[in-house]
Amino acid sequence: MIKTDIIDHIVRELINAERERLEVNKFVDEFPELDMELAYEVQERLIETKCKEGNAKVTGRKLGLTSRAKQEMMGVHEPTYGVLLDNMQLFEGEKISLEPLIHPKIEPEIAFIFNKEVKGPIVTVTDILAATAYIAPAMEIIDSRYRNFKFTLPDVVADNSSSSRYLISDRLTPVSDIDIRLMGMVFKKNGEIVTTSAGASVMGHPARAVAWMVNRLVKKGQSIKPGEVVLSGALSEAFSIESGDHFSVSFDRIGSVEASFTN
Ligand code: 0L1
Ligand code: MG
Repeated sequence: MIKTDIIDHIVRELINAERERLEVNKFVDEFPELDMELAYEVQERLIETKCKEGNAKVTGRKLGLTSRAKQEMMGVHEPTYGVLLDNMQLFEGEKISLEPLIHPKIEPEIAFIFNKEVKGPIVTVTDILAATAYIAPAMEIIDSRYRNFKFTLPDVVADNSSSSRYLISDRLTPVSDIDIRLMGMVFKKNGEIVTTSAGASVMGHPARAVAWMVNRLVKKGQSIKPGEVVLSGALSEAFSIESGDHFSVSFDRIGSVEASFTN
């Protein structure tokens, strides 16, 4: 198959899997030419198609595989990135239906909200912080379209880094005077602590993960735009979600956010 046909085929399969709540097998076995470069091309086409066919709009971006634990599990040394759309956004207080999801998991994150454009290729932690209006507690719901969350790195990049939904607290905090690395985090499931962590678990500094992404986006002529949000990567492993579950993430200094799930 020629390259454009491979891209079209994978995009169709992934969109169909999400729409029909089906798991698909990873694509690298069928298409050995699916390397990281081609995978990001698939991701771009996937997002373009979702925007066109689903009338969706880009609201920001996300980092994936930022924790050493997840990278070691995949045998990689770098994170991935993906795109956030307006139809992925959830709001505080709403009951979240699991009905449209395949096998969702939830993870605690720190959201960055930008009020200036940030463009690579040599963006640093300081540049990211200078362009950040606010940070906020957040949770990401990931929902890989692959069977049993089994994939290679190019597969997961093609699948928009397992993006599904995201929830950001309404409480926004200016980033100045906060050392995000030292911000403690407590993650609870149904009232019990399931994990604790700190900002530094995301590549030493969550803004470093964001800078890494911005410096790669420039190769595609892309940047973070004012008003966009970036989920900077999970501070822990992800937890499976079942109907009736209630999760909360609380951070030192910036507050908390909660999510309740139903059928
Ligand atoms: O946001 C994430 O860290 C998910 C990245 C993709 C890997 C996964 O689905 O676990
Ligand atoms: Mg995530």
